Amino acid sequence: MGAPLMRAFDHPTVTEPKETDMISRIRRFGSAPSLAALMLAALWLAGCASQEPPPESETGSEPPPAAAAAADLPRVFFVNVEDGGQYPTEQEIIFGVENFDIVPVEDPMVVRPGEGHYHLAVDVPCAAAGEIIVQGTPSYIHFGDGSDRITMQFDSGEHSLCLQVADGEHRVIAGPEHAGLTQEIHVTVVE
Ligand SMILES: [Cu+2]
Repeated sequence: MGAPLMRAFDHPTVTEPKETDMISRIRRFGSAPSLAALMLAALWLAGCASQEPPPESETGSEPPPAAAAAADLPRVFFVNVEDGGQYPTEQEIIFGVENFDIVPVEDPMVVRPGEGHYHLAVDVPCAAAGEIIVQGTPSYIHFGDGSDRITMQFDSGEHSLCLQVADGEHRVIAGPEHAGLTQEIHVTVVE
């Protein structure tokens, strides 16, 4: 009857179609199925019921709603360097973004929802959400022209790189839905 095989899969969807098949096969006997066929079916279904896996495994295949929503949230990332990576003293760093627009800073400054420019904090903590990154602050590099890359000269050793998007007034974009607009990594530079 293939029961050992079904147990090997240990999945409810393996057994359910077979039950349906059996029922439709019984129905094909006609309007008056024999008593023997009904008893066989009852025994067969009872046997399968005792082999069903615990109910908690039935919900395992559906993605949680939070994961589906996260796919649309904005986020930044380093395109060509990765956390924990090892790089030479001269290294181009390229930024990437999803679900957000990178635009140059205007004069006078204008804040528009869904728009901003990159900042790179080197060997200093990320700026806090909602904080204005004052231009000229050491170690916080603005990319107010809307550019997405820079060639860095590093001393050898460990370095932190924090990529952030701030709005048209250089304010780090706040709100839980914008948490992905800050991304910090640590790299090792070797001569
Ligand atoms: Cu800025």
